[in-house]
Amino acid sequence: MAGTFDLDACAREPIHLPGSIQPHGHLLAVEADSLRLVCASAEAGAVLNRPPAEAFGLPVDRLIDCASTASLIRGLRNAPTEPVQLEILKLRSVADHQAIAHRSGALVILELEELPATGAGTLEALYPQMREGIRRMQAAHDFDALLASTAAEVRALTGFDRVLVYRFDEQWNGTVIAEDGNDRLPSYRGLRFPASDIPQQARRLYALNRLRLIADARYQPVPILSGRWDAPPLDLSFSVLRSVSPVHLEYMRNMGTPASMSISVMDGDRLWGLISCHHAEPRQVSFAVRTACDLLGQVLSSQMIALERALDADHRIRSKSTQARLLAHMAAAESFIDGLSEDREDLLGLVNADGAAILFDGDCRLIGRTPPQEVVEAIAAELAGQGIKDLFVSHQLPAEMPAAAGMERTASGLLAISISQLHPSYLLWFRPEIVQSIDWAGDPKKPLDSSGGLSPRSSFEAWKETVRGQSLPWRHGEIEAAGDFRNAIVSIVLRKAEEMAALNE
Ligand code: BLA
Repeated sequence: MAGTFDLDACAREPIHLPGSIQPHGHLLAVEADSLRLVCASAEAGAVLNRPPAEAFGLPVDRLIDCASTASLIRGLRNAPTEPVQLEILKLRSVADHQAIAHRSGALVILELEELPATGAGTLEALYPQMREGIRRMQAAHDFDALLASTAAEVRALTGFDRVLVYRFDEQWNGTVIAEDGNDRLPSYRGLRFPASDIPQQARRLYALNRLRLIADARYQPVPILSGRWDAPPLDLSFSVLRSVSPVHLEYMRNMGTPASMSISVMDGDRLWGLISCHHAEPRQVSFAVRTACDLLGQVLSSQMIALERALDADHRIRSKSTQARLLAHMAAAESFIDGLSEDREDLLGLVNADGAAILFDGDCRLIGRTPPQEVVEAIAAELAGQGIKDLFVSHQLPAEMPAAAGMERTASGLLAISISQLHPSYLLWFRPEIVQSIDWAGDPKKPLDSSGGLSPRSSFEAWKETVRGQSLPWRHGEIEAAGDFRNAIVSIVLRKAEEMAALNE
């Protein structure tokens, strides 16, 4: 299939080895020990005061004519693996440049960026604004407020026309879940973008290097020259000037956004999403402002984890007391099935289900909204047939289990626990279908490029997809509560069986 081939080819592009940079600065690579120049971007003659070919092999501090050579050398010798800002270089021949350095194996990569005419800024100058922004983000009491305030703070710091918070799902499609803008660019709120828009190697790189800026998508890349003909291409994974994939530049032009900056938002080691900034015109952002945005991205990560923990803890406490009431009911009743089915509200509430069924020892009880008894029994028989001895979860059961075919309205979702180790007995919880309408930014199934070449799509027209036969997914805390409850029931059932056996002796 042509479409599949294109996507594989996308993911194979070695975007960390482009051999070129964006033109709003210069790149120099020096040996970490000797500080001798080994690579330079083609226009770097402007800061080296001679063509790069005449500069290779010479120590960089003899080449760059600046007021603070000693601090430049110190900065290069101590460069860490992530880019850091060195002192602003006051160059004698050209305008002042921001120096940014990082270590890459045996090399140090030094990047000199022209300072933007406005808002060059130091981190120190930005600090009061950042402190207030972080305070507002920390005051947010729910996810929506946290995401909205993150988008607003990043926009206030950077002045981009539109700032989006973009969240990946399990399949790496992404949905715009928060937005802040000034209406110069159209709103993308709520739109979903297919995984292929950001291929796998790009996502892997963005998990390592959290920020990238494309100042003008119409730029001409500047090649990197080397003093040695057999030198391998420079690894630009952490370079701030790295030239980006031409496919993506075309994508940006199609989107009508010549400038973009994106900041990775991590959930532990996993790329959770991006804060994606766009401008209707080219836009340069100083390293200090970029660093401040990276920090806001990290504050967002930690606030999300804190909010999630608070929600989980709250859920756990409520679920423990629900379980305690259910177990008390079971202990007080004649049979544990009576106890369970009498406390209907807690039984359903434990995992937020609309219906439940208890199948035990040939008995079948239905509670709330469930499929008819014969279907419920067929589902249980299929679970037993599959050898399910602990837990089974699905949020699209009719597509996954023949016995549930046609049962979308009552049994799109199933959470089942096996409640006896002696014979096939189950407690089933059901959820109904939630018809979801997904607004894709362009038809995700459309072939990418009929000519067979590598190119991004050109249409971002909203395209509605209706998803049927799915329930709300079961949340991690709900599955955990079902698992805990199962352990409690299994031990009660075992104890009762032992008591019966003792009585019969
Ligand atoms: C990179 N694609 C990206 C990036 C984004 C997107 C955010 C990161 C670079 C950046 O900050 O701009 C996509 N941008 C989006 C999406 C939104 C957005 C979804 O604003 C939604 C609001 N792209 C394609 C296809 C290919 C492709 C078909 O559409 C492959 C053939 C490739 N995208 C591609 C590549 C990169 C990329 C290779 C990496 C660019 C780089 O860092 O070099």
